[in-house]
Amino acid sequence: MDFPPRPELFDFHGVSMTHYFTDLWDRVQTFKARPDDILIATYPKAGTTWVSYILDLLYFGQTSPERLTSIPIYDRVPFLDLRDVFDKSGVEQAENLPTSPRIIKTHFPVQFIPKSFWEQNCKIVYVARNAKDNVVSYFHFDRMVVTEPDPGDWNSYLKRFMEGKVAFGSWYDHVNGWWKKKQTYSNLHYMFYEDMTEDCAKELDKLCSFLGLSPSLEEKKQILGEVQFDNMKYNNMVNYSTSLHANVKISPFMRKGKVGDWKNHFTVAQNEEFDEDYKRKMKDPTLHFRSEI
Ligand code: PPS
Repeated sequence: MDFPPRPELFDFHGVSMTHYFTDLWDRVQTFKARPDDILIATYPKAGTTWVSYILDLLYFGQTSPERLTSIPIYDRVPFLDLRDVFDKSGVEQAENLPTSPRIIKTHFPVQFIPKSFWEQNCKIVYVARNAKDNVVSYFHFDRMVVTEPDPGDWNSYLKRFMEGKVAFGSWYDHVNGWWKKKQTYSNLHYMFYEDMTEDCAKELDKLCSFLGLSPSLEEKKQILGEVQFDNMKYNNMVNYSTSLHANVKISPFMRKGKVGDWKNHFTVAQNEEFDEDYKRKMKDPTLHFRSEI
């Protein structure tokens, strides 16, 4: 298999992007959302796959269990922003999803979301993760995914993350932009990776209440078991071991799944510099992240 060369980053409407996420811009922007579509929006590596699997199980786990063992999660929940690399583009996959609802994933910052999602008042689930664990996870992901720019060494990567020079731009702008949107768009459920790690059952209940679903206790128990990190790690339909983009021998997609793994990566000096910069950028006292639990 010939892998394409790693892409370069460039400024796209004020956000660092690669051509994989801009080549089909017009097509993506004119995507026709349906009122019952559900959009999962995240900054990369915030828990997208975890929440995608939960939603997929909630909607289809009982009615089409064969999906779970035959279709990888990235085909069940297409990635709208992604152009075709080895197979269909995300937008084409989303258009052809036979399910109702269609569950669709995006990493776009809020200002890039195709307007039909807002016009149709679609339900949107946003997942955010603390910046330190997010950047560590993103670094390892960029090492192993050929469609990402070359991450270089950890120190330079961390600096670029702080400057927003990674695909999908600044983490700080992303989490703040979506948080602000919540004030004016009520069909947006904002979740935190750390809360899910601490008490997944509670987060599942809140999610169900947002979605208007009332699964039985038995069903909830089953879902909570399925989506535990260790179960997902060894489930080939959700661990990306079948993806042509990812070389899971370099770093597994389901890597650690922890809050606080950043402590194994940040030096004391990096941590101090990061914290100072963080304070300057994260001014909204209502948006609070936990980098340890
Ligand atoms: S992507 O590529 O943006 O869609 O990646 P994403 O799915 O958002 O994030 C991957 C990280 O989420 C962790 N993960 C989980 N953690 C805890 N529990 C469960 N069930 C779970 N599923 C996925 C995954 O391990 C990646 O984090 P790191 O820190 O790299 O392990």
